[in-house]
Amino acid sequence: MREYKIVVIGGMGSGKSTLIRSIAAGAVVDTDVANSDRLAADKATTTVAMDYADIDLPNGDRLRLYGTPGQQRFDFLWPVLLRGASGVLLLVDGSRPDAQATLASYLQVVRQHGADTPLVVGVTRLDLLPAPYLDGLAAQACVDGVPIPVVPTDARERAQGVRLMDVLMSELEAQALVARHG
Ligand SMILES: Nc1nc2c(ncn2[C@@H]2O[C@H](COP(=O)(O)OP(=O)(O)OP(=O)(O)O)[C@@H](O)[C@H]2O)c(=O)[nH]1
Ligand SMILES: [Mg+2]
Repeated sequence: MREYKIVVIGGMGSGKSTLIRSIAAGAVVDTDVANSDRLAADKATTTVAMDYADIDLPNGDRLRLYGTPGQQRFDFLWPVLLRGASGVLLLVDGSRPDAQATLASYLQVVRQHGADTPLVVGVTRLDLLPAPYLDGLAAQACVDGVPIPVVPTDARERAQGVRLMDVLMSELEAQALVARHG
């Protein structure tokens, strides 16, 4: 049996807690409290420590999912949670005008932590845009010049959350294959 620590990181309101709740379908620990920063994200609650869920896969492997708190004042927790991660899901709220800048700054955070940790970008809330665009984000999603997958994802939809997770798991497998065969 293998265990994977998967960290979900991204800006406030990008859907980290929602995604983890969708994927885990029940057994979730969260630390959400009333949101006092409605300017940064207009929603009722925000995470102050982390989200956590563990998921047993049909093949016996286990996923441990950790969601970071998005508020900048908790950025000291991001490297703590990223430590030992097998893979990272980076969520970007695609409905925000600053989505590209946000992606760039989180890519930096993840890269500083470990450039070769498998990484996938999920772009949420695209249905809120009149004309969804992904090209700019996809063009920008590179680590050390290597493109990384960018997947449109509605964090509220379990099937879409699971698909995003699947893309990350295949990145993990691809990396393991390359490591074995060079
Ligand atoms: N319309 C729409 N709403 C979405 C989508 N994905 C997520 N949401 C909503 O966006 C909000 C995201 O909130 P959270 O899941 O609390 O975000 P978070 O990233 O955990 O935020 P912090 O904990 O504050 O950092 C929720 O209200 C979700 O229902 C999407 O694709 N479309
Ligand atoms: Mg949250």
